[in-house]
Amino acid sequence: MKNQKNMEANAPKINPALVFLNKNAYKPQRIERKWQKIWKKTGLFTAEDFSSKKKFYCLDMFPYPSGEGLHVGHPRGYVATDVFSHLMRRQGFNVMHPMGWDAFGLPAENYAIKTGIQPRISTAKNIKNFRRQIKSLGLSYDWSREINTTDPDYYRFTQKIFLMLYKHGLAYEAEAPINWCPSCKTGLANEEVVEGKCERCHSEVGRKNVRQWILKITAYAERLLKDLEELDWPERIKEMQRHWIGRSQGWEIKFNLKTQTETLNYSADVFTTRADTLFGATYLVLAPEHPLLEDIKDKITNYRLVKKYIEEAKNKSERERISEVKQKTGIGIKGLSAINPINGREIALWVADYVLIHYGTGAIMAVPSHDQRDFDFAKTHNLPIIEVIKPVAGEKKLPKEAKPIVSSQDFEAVYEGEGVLINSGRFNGLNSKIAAERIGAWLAKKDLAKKAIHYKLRDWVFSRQRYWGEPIPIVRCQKCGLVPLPENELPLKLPKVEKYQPTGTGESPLATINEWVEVKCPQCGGPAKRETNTMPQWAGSCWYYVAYTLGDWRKKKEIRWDKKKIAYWLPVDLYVGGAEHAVLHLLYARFWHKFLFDQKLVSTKEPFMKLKNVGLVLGPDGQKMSKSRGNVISPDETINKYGADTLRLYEMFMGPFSQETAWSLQGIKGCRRFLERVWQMRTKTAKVPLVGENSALKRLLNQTIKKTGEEVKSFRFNTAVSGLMILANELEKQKEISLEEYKTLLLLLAPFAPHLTENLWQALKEAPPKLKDFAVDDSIHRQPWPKYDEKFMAEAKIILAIQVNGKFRDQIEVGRGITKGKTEELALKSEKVAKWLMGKEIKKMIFIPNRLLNIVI
Ligand code: ANZ
Ligand code: ZN
Ligand code: ZN
Repeated sequence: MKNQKNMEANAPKINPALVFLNKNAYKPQRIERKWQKIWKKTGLFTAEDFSSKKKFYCLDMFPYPSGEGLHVGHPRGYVATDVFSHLMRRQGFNVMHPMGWDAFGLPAENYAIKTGIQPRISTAKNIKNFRRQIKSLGLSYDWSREINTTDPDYYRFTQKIFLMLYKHGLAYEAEAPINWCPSCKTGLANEEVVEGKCERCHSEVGRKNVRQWILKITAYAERLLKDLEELDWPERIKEMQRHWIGRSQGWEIKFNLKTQTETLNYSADVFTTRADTLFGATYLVLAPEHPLLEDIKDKITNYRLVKKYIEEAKNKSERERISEVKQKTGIGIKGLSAINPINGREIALWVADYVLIHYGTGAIMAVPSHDQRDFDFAKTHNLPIIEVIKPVAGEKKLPKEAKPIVSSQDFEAVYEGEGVLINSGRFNGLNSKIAAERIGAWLAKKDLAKKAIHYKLRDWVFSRQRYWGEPIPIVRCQKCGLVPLPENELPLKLPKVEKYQPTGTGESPLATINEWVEVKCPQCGGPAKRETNTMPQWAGSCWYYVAYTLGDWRKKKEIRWDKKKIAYWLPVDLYVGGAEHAVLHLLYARFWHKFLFDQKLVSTKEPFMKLKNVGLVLGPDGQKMSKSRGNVISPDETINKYGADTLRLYEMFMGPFSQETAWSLQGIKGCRRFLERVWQMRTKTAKVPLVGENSALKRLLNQTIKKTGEEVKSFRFNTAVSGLMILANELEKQKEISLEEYKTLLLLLAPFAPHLTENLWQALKEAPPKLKDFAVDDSIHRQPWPKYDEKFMAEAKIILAIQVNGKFRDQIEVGRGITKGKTEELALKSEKVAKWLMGKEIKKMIFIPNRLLNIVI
């Protein structure tokens, strides 16, 4: 080390322009803004396209810029990705860490309705506030890539992707009963209905028949499921997606229909995952919307009643229909029956709304002995029950045959598990799994069954009858039908309106602006009308992570879909955000991504390789922060009072990253005190030589270097911070601290407290740079991450005493933590000890770890 001598000779010069004299207290307000400006000016955190370094794409779920501004929950994720980004940069990666605004959606519009302020105006204002708040945290974002989903230059691409989906048959129009929020007066996707309530306003969601744009996400069901396996995501989120996609494998079995006198040409296909229970099927149920009902209505002798039931079912929400608590309603179809294909037995035909039209085939074979829902239904309507599966608990012998048909009143317990078949003719005695295959195969040979896979996932209802969203770029021509806008007419800009009130008629407020709606057909030039529905709030976030890779969004003309840049940056290596998006954004974005991949517009199968969920920050009272509770903490207050570095450090220190944690003022103060001590310690740095090679301090230093990096990489930020606190404590105990060790502390602390460490780093230089010619390489944030040396991390040697009958006889130098056995072995080799043991019998040896061994004779 060239400067060592020099350093030892002179105490470090403190640059007064950078640190306000030694006696000055730590005043973050005086340094944080200053460094933010300098970093921005020098482009310190700008990500470089095509750099020769290995890329690392580190992404936050971008916020919806609400009127309330940031709360302290937001920065927990942002600081984590920031610390991570800093570490990766300093370990030699070319890091992209971008930020933007997910700004379309209902809240802005609802706000507009309430206050009469245009959403575009309130949104711009909110973004400004969010940007100011986020910038005050000193996060190392590359702001040149900042995006805003409501910017027409941005949603030009959103619209373009929509049109591509349309051209590939993945966007279609349909009039269908959909989830309808009576309060937001708009249709909702299934994913937006949480426990029967609107995800936004928590109103009870109903059904409404509306013309809709729908995206065929189901076409990707299998891939969305299969590719989950290669993702490094929390298992819980993957499981939620698996569950939501809901793949079921089973058989579709054909039941022919007959009247009392004739076999009809009609049949009902049922979907079952339990073909093994076919002998136990005692009735067949059609969903009220099943099209077969219309075909056979002439044969139904009680059609008036059946029709009435069908009408009533239309108004019920799906949740109501499948709810387990309610009575299962239904109506028996008179005049017709179904034939069980396995044994020719005639069974009754029912319509009941616990069978859903969208799942499977919309029809089921009911097996009340082995399916709880069927059992409940059979009990209510007094239908027969046949037991066909016996659980086998170890015994080989077949259980006695049950009486084939029991009245539902006598039948008590449903057994839903697998077992051995009874009452099933020549399939008796087979195990469920095997029986299901054999029964299916046997029927398949007669063309009465086929293997089937069904998914719970439904297509995505993609239009909203609201104003504040991307217009759907399609016109309806009297002659040509639906005509997509030509690409050069994109973006189709959202027009300014006077009134945002949702009409409630199923049409968007855009429908009332005639001069916007009436257009010439791009194809034939004849009169046409624009689509007036808009896209849902999820559209813009389906590809925003691609948008960041495209470059500087302020230079709008330069933004092109640049596949080289995309290929360089994708996939996102680390993605951090809340768990609430498990089956919304995280599923939708994967779907779009796979479509873009198929179009060769992106380079990877999956968008987000590693996902981490951030735990909620609760109010100081341990409750969820909310305005009404008055327990919301704004980062502004904390930053003004304690500084951004303190806030950042506390966000990381407050608890395990993925766990809910309550905000604590005590904790904030503790972090502030810690930083003050680090600040103050600079006055102790001096011309002392480096500590000795075997000292405990040296060991701790090396261990801490190792630990900090490892803990950050595995998202244990809180223990990384406590490790730094321990190191600081030890350094502080020294009368004087060598500059080298102090600098190591700063280098490790820099990702957490970037301003304070930068300031001290500069001040400690022998020739501190002038601020006006500050260059990126001057920054602490460009210094390589410190290296540790295993050789100094070995445990220390200790001196262990050997006694014979409690009297000191010898001492040995051993490694700390040595075992009893090893100590005994060494002690018995000692000549000094051997003298005392000569001819004596050792009764026992008492070992006090790291202290002594007493040999009792
Ligand atoms: C007979 C049977 C016997 C069934 C038994 C289950 C147990 P998963 O695993 O969720 O896919 N089913 C099929 N289509 C339905 C629909 N549209 N609405 C309501 N229920 C429907 O469940 C598949 C099972 O759900 C199917 O297997 C069917 O009932 C029912 F002991 O058929 B099963
Ligand atoms: Zn709502
Ligand atoms: Zn036309």
